[in-house]
Amino acid sequence: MDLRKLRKRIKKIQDTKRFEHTLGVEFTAAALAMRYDVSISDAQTAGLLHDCAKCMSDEKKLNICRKNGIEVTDVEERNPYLLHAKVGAFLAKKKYGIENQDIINAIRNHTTGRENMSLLEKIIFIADYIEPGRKQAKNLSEIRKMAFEDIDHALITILQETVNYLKKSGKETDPLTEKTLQYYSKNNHN
Ligand code: DGI
Ligand code: FE
Ligand code: FE
Repeated sequence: MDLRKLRKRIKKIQDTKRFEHTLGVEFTAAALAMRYDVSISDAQTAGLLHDCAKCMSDEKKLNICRKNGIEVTDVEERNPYLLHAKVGAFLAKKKYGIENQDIINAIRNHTTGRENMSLLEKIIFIADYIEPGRKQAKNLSEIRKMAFEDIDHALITILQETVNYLKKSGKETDPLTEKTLQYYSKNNHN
């Protein structure tokens, strides 16, 4: 889809801060796509759409799931904000007309990751964490550099930081996040 049009549509449904984040993810994903030989426009499209279900009430997200037969896991029931990834992937297809399954998967898996991610999925997952507007996470400058040197190392580091952060703040870790971390820790260098 026309990126300029897509940008305009997303701007209408997100608050200012979220839209700034979205633009940050769009161009960080574009930069990573250049580095790793992935389609730049696919990375931009996925970046623009990754949080398209974020500015929506939990009730609405749950409703969309119920109406469309999207499975809601126990963790998601208890932490409905997690659903913005799944619901976002659904809307990308249904509302924004995205047909490329890799883009849809990148949106769907941008919060928890999954085993065996494609390069585009990794790029969106990482861009979400390192985009210039992010300020709070630990070791950000190091991870930003790492993302352009060794994508899997950056992925594992982000997953570890996320799991640590969730534990520290007493939040429930989605089994998928745990599984992704284990998968990449086992299968890769570190
Ligand atoms: O939507 P964003 O804020 O841009 O970023 P995101 O989709 O990665 O969501 C980030 C939040 O999700 C962050 O506060 C960490 C949280 N999160 C990531 N993995 C898990 C998780 N929260 C829970 N409860 N469980 C997880 O496994
Ligand atoms: Fe998100
Ligand atoms: Fe995001």
